[in-house]
Amino acid sequence: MSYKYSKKKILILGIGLTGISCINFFLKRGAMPKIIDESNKPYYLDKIPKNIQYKLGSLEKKWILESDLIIISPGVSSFKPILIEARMLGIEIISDIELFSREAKSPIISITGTNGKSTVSTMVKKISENLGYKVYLGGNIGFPALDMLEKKSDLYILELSSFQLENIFSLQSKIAAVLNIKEDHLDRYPGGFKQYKKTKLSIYKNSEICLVNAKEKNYFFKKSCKKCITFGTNDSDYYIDNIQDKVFLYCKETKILDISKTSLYGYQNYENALVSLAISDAMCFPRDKAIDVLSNFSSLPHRFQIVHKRNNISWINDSKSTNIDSTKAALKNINTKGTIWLLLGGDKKSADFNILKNYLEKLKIKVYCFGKDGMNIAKIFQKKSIYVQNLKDAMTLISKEVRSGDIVLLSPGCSSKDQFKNFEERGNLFITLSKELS
Ligand code: UMA
Ligand code: ADP
Repeated sequence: MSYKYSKKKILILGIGLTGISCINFFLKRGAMPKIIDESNKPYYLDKIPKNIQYKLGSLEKKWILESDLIIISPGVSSFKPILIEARMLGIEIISDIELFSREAKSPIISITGTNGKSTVSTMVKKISENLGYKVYLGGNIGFPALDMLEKKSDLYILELSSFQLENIFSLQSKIAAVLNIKEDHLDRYPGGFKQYKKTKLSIYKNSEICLVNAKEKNYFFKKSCKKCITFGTNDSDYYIDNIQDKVFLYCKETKILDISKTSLYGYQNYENALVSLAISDAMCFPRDKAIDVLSNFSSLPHRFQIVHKRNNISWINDSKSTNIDSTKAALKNINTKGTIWLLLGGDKKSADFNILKNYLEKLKIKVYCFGKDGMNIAKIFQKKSIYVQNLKDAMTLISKEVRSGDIVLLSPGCSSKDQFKNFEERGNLFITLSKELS
């Protein structure tokens, strides 16, 4: 279908990376959109082209209700009353991913999940590039999907958050994968976890091949899927197994990768490599090339990386951990007779940290809780925890007590936005302080 935008009244919500990419998209197609942001000082204000009308501070009702088409940025909730009203009046509300899906001409691999999206997307990109394909990766990873349309590409990889999956109608992926679904973003969904999960699963709609985590049986979404490939349990198509302390990746009873011969670090990355292999096989890529790439992959920055080691004390930066499941995944990798000094805190996004309580009870661990929800989280772990205002104060106290054999782990399980610009800034501070204080 060909979509004409030039005669429509188009409104974009959110002056961020997405909003700016939408403006550029419409200008190139002869349309002149307007844009609104609820903040008085949006970060990307100076990126708005001169001739574009904008409003700041609140959602201007008149502009919304007189529009033909509204594009909402992922950070803007689709459940705002004014947007519900607009929808009821028949105003079309879509996301940038919908705009992208309408125009993308090359096959699309779509990846979602609570954790591991960026890692798997990057692994698949590296495998494709190693084979000589021109491939672009966009979406939640920080590169707006619409900017990918500017490039000639053999293949697109979309990393999609639940927010980005909210207003899509035309996406037809060659492969769609849901890596896992655990509690996250509960502050966004009025219908709670059920609604979050349903949103994630919508990635399978119209997908040619669905990659399904069999550990979570109710994730099955066979209705619209032509071909389904499973991973995660021993009776899946792809799984992980141990033989005499060695870990192997399997495809249908055939050993395909001996983890000890790779640089992969952390069990979560074995799982991520497994899904990446499944995607690569589904694309009919030569398996030996994929294995070459995965064998040399360790971790992305700020994802469970040892960033400093001194006096037999390891400092691990896992700043990208923004939910409880990723903190659990980090702790599961640690095997030490010493003490674990866990740095936890930030904005917990309505998560219930009681889930971690039983788990932490079994460990030799001290938990330093900081940030907006730090006090609240510290109360849950009582004797094992202490509340401090910020990351620096916590690390200063820890540095006075750590001993040989100990591990200091930043795996905060919370969003960084209360005290930092993003997870990178939080992780970089941890790296700097780990070197200064030890
Ligand atoms: N805004 C409003 N009203 C609101 C919410 C936000 O006006 O109710 C305004 C803000 O004032 C701000 C603008 O909207 O000026 C920002 O829009 P945005 O939050 O959608 O951010 P973008 O810069 O467009 O970035 C978005 C994704 N952000 C979110 O989903 C929150 C980026 O994912 C993504 O990389 C980018 O599009 C490009 O596709 C970031 C993220 O935090 C990394 N994702 C969440 C996560 O990973 O947990 C889902
Ligand atoms: P996302 O893009 O979904 O946020 P990342 O690959 O950036 O995923 O990793 C985010 C956090 O989740 C990090 O703390 C990382 O160590 C952890 N993680 C990565 N893969 C997995 C997985 N498969 N299961 C659980 N946690 C994971």
